[in-house]
Amino acid sequence: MLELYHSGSTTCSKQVRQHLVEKGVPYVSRYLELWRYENLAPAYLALNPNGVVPTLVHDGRPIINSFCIMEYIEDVFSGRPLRPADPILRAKQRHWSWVADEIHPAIADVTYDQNMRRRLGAMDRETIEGVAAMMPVPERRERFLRTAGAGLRDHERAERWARIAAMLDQFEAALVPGPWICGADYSLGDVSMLAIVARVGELKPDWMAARPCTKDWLARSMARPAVTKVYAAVSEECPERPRGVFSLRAAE
Ligand SMILES: N[C@@H](CCC(=O)N[C@@H](CS)C(=O)NCC(=O)O)C(=O)O
Repeated sequence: MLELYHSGSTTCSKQVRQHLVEKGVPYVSRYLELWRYENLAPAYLALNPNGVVPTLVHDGRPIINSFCIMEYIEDVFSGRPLRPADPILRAKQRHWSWVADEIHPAIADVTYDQNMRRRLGAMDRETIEGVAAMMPVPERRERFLRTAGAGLRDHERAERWARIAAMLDQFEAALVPGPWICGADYSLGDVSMLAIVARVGELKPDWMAARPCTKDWLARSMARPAVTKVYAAVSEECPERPRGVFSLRAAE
C-alpha cells in the first residue's frame, strides 16, 4: 500500500501530490491539518521525526523529504518517467529539484511573515509555548515563535527576498529554450519549482511581469490537468481549513 501524509496546499505537499498524479500512481491520501498541529502528534513524529509534511509510507516503510520522496517514486514506480534519460538534462532536472528544496526555508519565512502573523498573533500564550515545545526542529520552532511575536526584522525580510530574487533570475535564464526546464519533456524540475514559483506569484504578483519566461511557464504549468486537480484549494483530498485558531487548552 502507498500512503501519502500531506497537508494539501503547502508547497512540499503539492510537489509530491502533483508528481503522483502526473505519473498516474494511485495512493491513499492521509491529510494532516497543520493548524491543529496534527503533524506534531507522537504517532506522526514516529514516521517523520522532523514533524513536517509530506511523508510517503510504502508498505509500512516511511520515506521523508519531498526531494527524496520524488526520487523514490521515480525509482520504484512505472508510469510516465519524470527524470530525463540524458545525463546532462537529468543533472539539470536534479539541480532545479534541489534548488526548490534549498530555497524552501526562505519561502517559508516570508510566507509565515506575510500570511500567518495575524493567525499566530491571535493565539493564547499557553498554546504558543505548548506548540513550540512540541516542535522537534529548532529552526522551525524559531520561525513559529518569531511569527507569533515581532515577525521578521526588515533586514531579515530583505535578505530572504534577495535570495529568492537571485534564484528566480537564474530560473528565468535556465528556462530558455523551454517550454519546460529541461526542454521538450516535462520533468520533476518543473514539478518541484512550480510550488515555489506559484507561492512567489501569490506573495509578489508583480515579480512575474519582470520575468516573462517564468510568467509563461507558470501559466503553462497551471493549465496542466494534474495541476488543476492538485492546486484546487478545496478538494476530496483537501478539506476546508478550520476557522479561528486552535487552542491547546481547548484540545485537552
Ligand atoms: N522539503 C522539506 C521541507 C518540508 C516542510 O517544510 N514542510 C512544511 C510544509 S511545506 C511543513 O510541514 N511545515 C510545518 C512546520 O514547519 O511545522 C521536506 O520535505 O522535508
